[in-house]
Amino acid sequence: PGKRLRVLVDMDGVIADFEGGFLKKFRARYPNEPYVTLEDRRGFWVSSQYGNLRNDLCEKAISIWESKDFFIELEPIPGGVQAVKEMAKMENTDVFICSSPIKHYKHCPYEKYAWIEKHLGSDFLELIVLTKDKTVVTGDILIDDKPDIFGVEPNPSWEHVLFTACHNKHVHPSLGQRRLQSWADDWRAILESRRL
Ligand code: UMP
Repeated sequence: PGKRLRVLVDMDGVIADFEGGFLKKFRARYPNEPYVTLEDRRGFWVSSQYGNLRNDLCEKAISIWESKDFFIELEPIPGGVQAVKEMAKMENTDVFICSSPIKHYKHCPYEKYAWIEKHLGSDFLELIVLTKDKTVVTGDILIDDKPDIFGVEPNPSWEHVLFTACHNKHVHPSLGQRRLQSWADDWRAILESRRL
């Protein structure tokens, strides 16, 4: 049994393939520009790595995710949708989708809701938390591919479990930080370890 568990699941890079969707659309829109393969991705910010490649590529990269239909057309990360649905059906388990929208709000927040409805179903529309600061959201576990998650709350209630993505494969875990290598990894064991 154990206690009731609240799990926060990030969207981009965890259940929605932001990196794959970005690269595909960047290459389609800028076929003659250099790009970074997923193998060579380093650092959470795509815009920074493209900016380092060549200055003007930073804003070209940003133009991709600011475009209409970018977020809604992201492919699901393998196993993510099924895992979240399963998790939500587990006894004594509350799941929320916790995602940071971009500042260019014309399409992104709307399309994040539409993506959740399309892939997880309308019941999940009630379980969405959009915030730039995840430290103010309480929970037991936050499954997120961003290595450094900071905000106004210095002691967030959640344990950040780092979800492996192309950009964080080589990141050394901070002391005691746990990883979920993919949705084929044992996410149930991580949940149960927090329930004790
Ligand atoms: N994002 C940027 N710039 C980048 C990479 C991602 O603005 O270089 C956006 C996409 C998502 C948000 O909306 O940042 C990341 O959200 P979380 O995965 O942290 O929830």
